[in-house]
Amino acid sequence: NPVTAVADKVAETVRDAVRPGNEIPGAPGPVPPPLDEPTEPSGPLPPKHDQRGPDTYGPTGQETGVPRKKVAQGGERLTTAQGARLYDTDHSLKAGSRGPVLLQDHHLREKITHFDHERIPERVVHARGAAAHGFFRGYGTASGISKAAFLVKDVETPVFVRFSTVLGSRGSADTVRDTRGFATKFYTAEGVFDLVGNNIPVFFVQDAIKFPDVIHAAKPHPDREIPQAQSAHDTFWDFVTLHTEATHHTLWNMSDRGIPRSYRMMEGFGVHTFRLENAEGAGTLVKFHWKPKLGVHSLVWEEAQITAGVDPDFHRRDLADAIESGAFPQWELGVQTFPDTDDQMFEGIDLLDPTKLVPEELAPIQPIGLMTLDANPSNYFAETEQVAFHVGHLVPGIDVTNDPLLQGRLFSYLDTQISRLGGPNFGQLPVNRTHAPVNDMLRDGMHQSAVHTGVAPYRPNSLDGGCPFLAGADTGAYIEVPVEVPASRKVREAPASFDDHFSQARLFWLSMTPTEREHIVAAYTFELNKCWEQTIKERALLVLANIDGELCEQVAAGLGLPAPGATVPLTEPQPSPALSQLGGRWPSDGRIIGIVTAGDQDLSGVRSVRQAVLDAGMVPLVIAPTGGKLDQDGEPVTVQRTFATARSTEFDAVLLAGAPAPGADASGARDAKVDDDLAAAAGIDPRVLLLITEAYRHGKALGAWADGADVLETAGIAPDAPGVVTTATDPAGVLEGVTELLAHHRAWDRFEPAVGR
Ligand code: HDD
Repeated sequence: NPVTAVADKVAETVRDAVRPGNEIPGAPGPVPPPLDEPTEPSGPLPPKHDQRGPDTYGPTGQETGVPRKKVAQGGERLTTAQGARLYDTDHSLKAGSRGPVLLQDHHLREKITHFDHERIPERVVHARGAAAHGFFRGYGTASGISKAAFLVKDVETPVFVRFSTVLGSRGSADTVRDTRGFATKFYTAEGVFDLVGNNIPVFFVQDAIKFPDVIHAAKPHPDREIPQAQSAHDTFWDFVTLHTEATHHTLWNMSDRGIPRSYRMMEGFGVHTFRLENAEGAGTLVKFHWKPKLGVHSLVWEEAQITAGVDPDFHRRDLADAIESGAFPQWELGVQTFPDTDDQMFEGIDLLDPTKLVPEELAPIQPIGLMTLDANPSNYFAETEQVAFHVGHLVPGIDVTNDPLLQGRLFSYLDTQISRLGGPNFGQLPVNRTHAPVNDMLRDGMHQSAVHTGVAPYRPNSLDGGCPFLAGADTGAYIEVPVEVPASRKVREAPASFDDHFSQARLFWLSMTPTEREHIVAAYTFELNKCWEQTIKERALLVLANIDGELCEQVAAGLGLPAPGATVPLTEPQPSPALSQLGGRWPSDGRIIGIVTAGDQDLSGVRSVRQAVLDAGMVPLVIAPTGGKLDQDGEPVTVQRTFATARSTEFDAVLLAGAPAPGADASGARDAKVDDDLAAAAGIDPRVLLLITEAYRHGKALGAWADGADVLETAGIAPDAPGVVTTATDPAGVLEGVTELLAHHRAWDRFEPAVGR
């Protein structure tokens, strides 16, 4: 095995290096020589067990029969792009070893030229994302309302899902306050269906013609290009207070939905109303919903901010790690259904207005299938970066409605791919290839990778056998239903029903628990205090007054401004408990449990609790003073985090197996919000105290046994405080208590909301 051979060779080299006599006089220790490359060539490594590439369909949808794990590289030797073997790639061709580089070095030119063009334009919105492969299995429950083949019972359809933030650049942090994208590509037998949604069910604007405006306002200021990936700045608040149709979406962004704990713990929404059609031609209006099996959970704001610095890749790491560890995230797809009436209204709600939702209590969500994400991409660029979604990618049985936001999107997605992916043939990129046979009459263009045959790409023709033939009216993908279009004038205007900008924002506010309301108040106060212009803050308060008086007063107090009164009559909608995230019990799969040990205490307890965490489908991370392995009794425990690399934000719960004394490198924690003197007096490493106090402040479950309880005491945390589990000697009992707490995500009773009690 070439891989083991390499490992053996490396081990041998290192052993050689530390042999007596190999030391450099005066040097602190033996210096290993540079590692040799293996002398035997070997083929490229295949993707890891958790990784998969796109299915290997040809550029025009034909099955190639190539195994799924195929990689782009082949052969054992380095080559040029044309396959010519290279004997050197480290030195330019020069006129003598100290002479100038020769223009004729075509390998140098090819290598540098390719490198110069490695990047493509990032997405104008949703630039930062992470994706995974998986499959969708229909329940068959939708077959009465849609003839789409992938919704038939037990039909399994491959999918590729990309999650994203909206505002930030490609390298921005994951945990910023923002809407999240949730885009799913279904490779169905009838062609690709893209469900391009968000984790918020409503949108900022009602008409696509306003999309460039809201994005210009929300992106960094054009003069200095700050701030990155956030809405806490003047132009965003200027826009959303001048365009009150944005009120509802803005309120969702300021709620906990704007800072999800994980992509695995987000709902997804198709936002618009779609029209399904069954085999008999009957139509039903629907809204699509993705419901995560793990429940909907969020970060708390301080945690989100710390994480943006400590681990900007938090969400993409979380998704990839969960899949790699076998904790495959799942979402149930469901629909709310509405009769396809002429007015396209439901219970007084305009179904064509994308700033409105329909409460689940009025139209329950009916599950129609289950999606499982079970493989990570093998190559970020080829798959996650090049995947091209388009709301116009539809299959028979699913059609669009006249929602003016959706209508504009039908143009934008195709258009953007042409500039982003360099031409009209982006559908031939492996991740975008349909699994249905393609027989179009589109030809040529940049990056054409299909070799079309025949001479007559037009129809009708008599030269290529008349091919391609048309589908029957009942089997075509686009359903041009001959609905009546009322005789009308050409106008640039919205219907009067689009004028209500506040009643559903108020519905959302009234449906929140006191804790969630407190978070919303804090978010508005934070963001508006980051604005410079006084008029924007005042205008924002006027908007808030039209949602709720208490919300407005609380934010006004934080801004140091008077609270204005409402300028519209406040409605009294029936709250929708389904909009709240709190309550319920949820699985703890894939939750991350930090186990703090001093390294020299109770290793068998650490070992047993670590195994119990694994057995429960969660991820244990052992945190010790130094890296390496802990070994007291010949059964070593690997350390995953040291006190220097661990931060509370990484963990859903922390277990204390000991009270570690300050490590030699503990002074690095000086700036932390922990009283060093206190830590020193108690003989506990200050970084452990920081970890615990932070986790406590963020409502995380804590458990301690043996000396671990001393850490809690020093941190001022009572052993019977909410969300704290302490038993004298029993790690298993502590874990059981902590796992029970995790079913509720956080120890909510640790927070004492001042709002809405
Ligand atoms: Fe959009 C990307 C979701 C309105 C124009 N959008 C994009 C992505 C998501 C959404 C998830 C990222 C897809 C990916 O991962 O590649 N967008 C939405 C939702 C909207 C919405 C849920 C409202 C309900 N979008 C919207 C409008 C327009 C666009 C009104 C233009 C008029 N969106 C785009 C785009 C993007 C995009 C410019 C950028 C990159 C891309 O398409 O492929 O075309």
